[in-house]
Amino acid sequence: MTPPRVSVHRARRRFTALTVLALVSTFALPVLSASPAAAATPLRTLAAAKGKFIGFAAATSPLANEAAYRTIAQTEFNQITAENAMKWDATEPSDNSWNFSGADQIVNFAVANNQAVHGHTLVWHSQTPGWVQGLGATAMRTAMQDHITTLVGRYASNTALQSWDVVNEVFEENGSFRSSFWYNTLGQSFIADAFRYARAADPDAKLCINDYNVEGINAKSTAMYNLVQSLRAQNVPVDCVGFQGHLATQYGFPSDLQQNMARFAALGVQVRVTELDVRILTPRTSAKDTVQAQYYTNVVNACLAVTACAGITIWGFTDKYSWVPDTFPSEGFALPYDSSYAVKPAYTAINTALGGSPNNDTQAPTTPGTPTASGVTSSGVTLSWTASTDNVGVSGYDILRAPGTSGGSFTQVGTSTSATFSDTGLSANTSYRYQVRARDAAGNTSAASSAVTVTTTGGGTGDTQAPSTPGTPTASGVTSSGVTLSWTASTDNVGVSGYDILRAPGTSGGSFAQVGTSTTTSFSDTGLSASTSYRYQVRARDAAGNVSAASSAVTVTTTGGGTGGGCSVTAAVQTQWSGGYVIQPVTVTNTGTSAISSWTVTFTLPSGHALVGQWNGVITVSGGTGTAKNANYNGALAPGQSTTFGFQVSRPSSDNSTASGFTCATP
Ligand code: G2I
Repeated sequence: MTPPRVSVHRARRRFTALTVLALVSTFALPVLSASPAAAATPLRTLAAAKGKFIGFAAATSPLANEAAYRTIAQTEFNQITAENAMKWDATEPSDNSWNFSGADQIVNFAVANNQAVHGHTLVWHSQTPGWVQGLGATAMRTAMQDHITTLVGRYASNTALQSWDVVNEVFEENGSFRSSFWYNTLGQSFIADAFRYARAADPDAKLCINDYNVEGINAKSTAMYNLVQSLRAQNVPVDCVGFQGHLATQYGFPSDLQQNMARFAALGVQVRVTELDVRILTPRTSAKDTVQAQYYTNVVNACLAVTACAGITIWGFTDKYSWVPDTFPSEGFALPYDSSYAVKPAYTAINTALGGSPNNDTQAPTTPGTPTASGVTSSGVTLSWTASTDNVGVSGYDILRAPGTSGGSFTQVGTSTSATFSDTGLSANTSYRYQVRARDAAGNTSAASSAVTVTTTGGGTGDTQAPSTPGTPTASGVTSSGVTLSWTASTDNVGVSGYDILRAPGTSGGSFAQVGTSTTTSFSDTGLSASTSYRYQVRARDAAGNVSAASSAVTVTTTGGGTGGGCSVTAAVQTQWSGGYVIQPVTVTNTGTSAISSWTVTFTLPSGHALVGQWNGVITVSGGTGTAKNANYNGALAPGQSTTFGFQVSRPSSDNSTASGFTCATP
């Protein structure tokens, strides 16, 4: 169950003595000093390469007055949301009296820096002047139309202005409509009207509904899901859903964020994270920084994993200007830069998750495998090795060489961006040792690998000694379509360069044909028929092309394939309340040995329980039985593969039972 969170827009509080104390004690902690990210690839470059935006909420005063703020704003971000300057109280403080100074300032900055603007926000219960709140129904609807028409119209032809939050925070936590002056005066029709007025004023802008505490799948997000589905069914122009993302480390990460985004995406809308910040309980410590950084990583990863996620807006970027301490007195430090504009681990996390390798990465790549030599001639050799891995990716390898079979020292003779390298210009009949080490983009280097010794062939005469015969292969991992073979290595005077794998059909007779090669002493063969026997042999080659005798054969029989796959199902009660519950995720797994293309889950609904929402499946209820069939995009499951769906149920408030008896069948 989602932990209760404090409303994100409580009345702004004065800067308290407690807050100041917390700040002072933090500055005393030298362990937290961060370094500037001078050489890191900017977030906007990385995000653009992934087809996403990365933005921030801009405050007008530092944007006008602080060079350090402006530099980060234009270097790191390709999208801007006005934190306050486009809200109703800022733009139309009294009826038809307009002030666009802050809004224009932000749009002009964005145009100058090739950034997209997200307009925030047209219809909200907060920061709306008293003159609107006191109107009767007819006048209030007219005021709403005028406000939307004028404000959206002002920027409609400006290509920087690409999207608007049309309605903001229209739900209570339990999924009912918020009892705002809008709802209480106009009923829910104000929502559809607001979208229609906005579409009329700017036919090209993406029109969004935005809210907080809807990051995970819960009663509130399901209410939003149902509303978006029903509005779109009525041709109301809802194009996009904004998940604010005001997260707090003490409440845990909404681990179903990606899944939640995906169910909205399946409705055909764009999704985005609109106001991301991750607050921690003061005082700040490096351990809390690490947890916070992980939350940022998780959000970026979720957006990257969902094609319909257009991008992420961070609610500010520096702890110097954040709404958090004013609203939550013992919380703060929610943003990726500290109050001196130094990057925090959260910045590194975002940069890294977007594919960057920021320069405060200190993790070295893993040590590459020992090189193996092939293609040895009298003057050259080709080396190959098992690749290294690294948190920000391996950028290349250094190749080191020492003379002779021992002694001497290793010096670098080349570099490679792949796990192979050919060295040339060697002397005939001479031994060399080679090592490789990996580098990452931040310049960290791994340890050097173990060395391989290579002896070039004699110029002219040539090596004629064949490798020894490999051991009889042993089979493991036998499935209906494949097998893994391993064998004892051959030895050779100039080194074994690889093995040929030979296969014959059946348990006897037929002839052996080569089906693959390996530079190691194992090989996985695939594409076999179920319930069928094969024999395998291997033979070794050296660099001069000498081939060993073939090993003895091993006989392998694949397992039975079966035809229809089976499936299993598990279901979890994700959250419940008096009057309802959410079953999420219902996980369907293909337990068979072949692919399935559809599945059917049945379950029992206690009497008086009614389905009120569903996602990622097609559920019908008859009597007390629910039948869920796959949606058109999640019926196909490979053996072992799983998918999930979910649904929401209402029930009598006196009843705390839930749906049960889940069974799965194919098709
Ligand atoms: O509450 C956090 C956000 C939740 N979602 C909607 C967002 O629009 C909202 O942003 C915050 C701003 O970050 C604050 O900066 O909205 C607050 C208003 O509800 C903003 O606070 C206001 C103060 O209440 C005013 O006293 C102040 O004059 O900021 C104004 C400008 O600094």
